[in-house]
Amino acid sequence: MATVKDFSNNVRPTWCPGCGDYGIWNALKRALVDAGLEPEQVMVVTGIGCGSKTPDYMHVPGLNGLHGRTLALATGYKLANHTMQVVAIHGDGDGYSMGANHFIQAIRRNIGILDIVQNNHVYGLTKGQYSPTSRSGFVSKTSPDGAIERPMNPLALAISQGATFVARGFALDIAQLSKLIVAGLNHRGYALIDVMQVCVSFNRSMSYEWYREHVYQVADANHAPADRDAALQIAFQYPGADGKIPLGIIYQDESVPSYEERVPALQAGALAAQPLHSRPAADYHQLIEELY
Ligand SMILES: Cc1ncc(C[n+]2csc(CCOP(=O)(O)OP(=O)(O)O)c2C)c(N)n1
Ligand code: SF4
Repeated sequence: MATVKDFSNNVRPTWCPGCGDYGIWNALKRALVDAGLEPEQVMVVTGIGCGSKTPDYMHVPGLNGLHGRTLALATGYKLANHTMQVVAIHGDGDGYSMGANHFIQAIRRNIGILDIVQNNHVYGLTKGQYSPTSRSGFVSKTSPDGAIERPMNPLALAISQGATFVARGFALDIAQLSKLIVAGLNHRGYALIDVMQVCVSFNRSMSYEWYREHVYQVADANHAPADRDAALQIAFQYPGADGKIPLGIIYQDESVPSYEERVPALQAGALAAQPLHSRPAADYHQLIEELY
């Protein structure tokens, strides 16, 4: 059985000291071990951003795509080889701004991707522009007078669009985050884990101390994740007026088949394992003639 060492390599992260990405990185490695996976059974897909460097610092197959296209790439990979555990990991800019359409389509499909969004409420890699989850009034290089837009609510959006697994973790609580990741890996279909992540360089107002004062565990409030109406109410707590940030599994429904369970072409097994030319050559010649 694999250990954390098997998922580690010798590349030193370039993240700022104190960045929340360290906690998420450690939780992911821990969770892959706890889920009983071997490195070759996992594909980690990213976009562009500080957090998208995560697979560079791991011993796993990885795909690094364009900014905002993480879920599109992960979807293509999952369809090509659905026997792999596909983990998408990217920032809130990548996932909720440029990638927002892919986010909604992945939810609608219920495709078997675990989507970890490193939500630091800012564009870190490009040095501090405001993001779709930045709080109103957030002062940044692109909002010197304070952000005018209201922040988006990815959890409420996900639940409203039919997501079947919606959770929130905190980068400092590695033990809980790794448990959420294991639950997401075992989920049937698309699983969203929005992770509260500190950016010590460009979002100092949301410090570790600030988060500690605001987070609470939904399990302590006896929340039942199967209750969709209650889940939606909890999702609306953050961002919200009272400042409470719910953590844990907020919504879960294991009754909906995943996309890969329903695509007829995948029922004979992973496409990647099937012979490339399973149809007679004449079919291809006819197709090429039609195209010309
Ligand atoms: C198509 C495209 N648009 C914009 C960029 C510039 N860009 C690179 S990373 C980034 C945002 C990074 O923020 P986020 O996704 O939240 O990740 P973080 O760096 O905070 O982890 C942007 C706008 C790009 N690389 N490609
Ligand atoms: S800029 Fe922010 S998100 Fe990027 S490595 Fe530094 S602390 Fe982390």
